[in-house]
Amino acid sequence: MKLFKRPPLIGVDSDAALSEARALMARHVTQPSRRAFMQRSLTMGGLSMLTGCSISSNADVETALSRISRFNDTVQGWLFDPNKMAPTYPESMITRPFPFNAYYGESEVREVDEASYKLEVTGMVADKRSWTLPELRAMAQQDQVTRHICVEGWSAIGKWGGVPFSEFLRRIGADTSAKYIGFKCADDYYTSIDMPTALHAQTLLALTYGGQPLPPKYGFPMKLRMPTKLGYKNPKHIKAIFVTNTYPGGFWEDQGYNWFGGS
Ligand SMILES: Nc1nc2c(c(=O)[nH]1)N[C@H]1C(S)=C(S)[C@@H](COP(=O)(O)O)O[C@H]1N2
Ligand SMILES: [Mo]
Repeated sequence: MKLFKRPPLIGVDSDAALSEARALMARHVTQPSRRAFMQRSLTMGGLSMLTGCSISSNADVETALSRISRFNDTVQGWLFDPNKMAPTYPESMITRPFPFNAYYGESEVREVDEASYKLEVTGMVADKRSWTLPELRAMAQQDQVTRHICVEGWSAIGKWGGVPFSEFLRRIGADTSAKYIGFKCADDYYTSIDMPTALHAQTLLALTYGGQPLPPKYGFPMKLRMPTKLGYKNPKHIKAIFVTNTYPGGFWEDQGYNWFGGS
């Protein structure tokens, strides 16, 4: 049998593309045996077969990789177990000081005015009324000591308190058959999450850090805290929440970070 070697792809650094694809697989294909198999066996032909993209330029490689990433969102959604809790820790293990991170430096942290603040609620909900901070503080609160994991290579344990997000969704009459919840932030950050994660018992509309009102650097007046998701999925300075079936993307997600972003 004679084997034909594929002609080289014009303008495509195939080694770099393949190592990027392998890294992506390593991060996003969660089953170890499958991950090992894909990392060993992935070729440019395989990448195009997997994704149904014909690959003849760097742009095509990008398209193929983002198609894999969107596929992995679906798979991660299937694998996500709504009853599985992220680990919790004793208060003695809290990281001090807890790190700050944002797409800008700490000197540029947004100051949100407490008195005029209102949380806007729109989309597939029965009650589109805006919420004030005192109204949110009047709801039953819960604490958690959990680990925040950032893809930039650090993790830290912190203590957040606030309203269980599932309870908030119930109060606003959210259509829980909708696919997405989107978040708009006071600093122009934005992200969105899947409904099962929104309803997860550890997903918190966090109003406090360390028992005190959330300081500006950690997202005053509120952030969404999800110990089942990576740091970039946890929006700070939330000013609007919307329930939708239209994919809303996110600040980093639109630049290639995986959308599901489970930890
Ligand atoms: N509004 C807003 N939320 C954000 C970000 C941001 O830049 N703006 N960065 C995200 C990232 S990448 C991380 S790791 C965490 C950092 O949260 P921390 O400052 O509480 O550690 O916030 C996430 N949420
Ligand atoms: Mo992050």
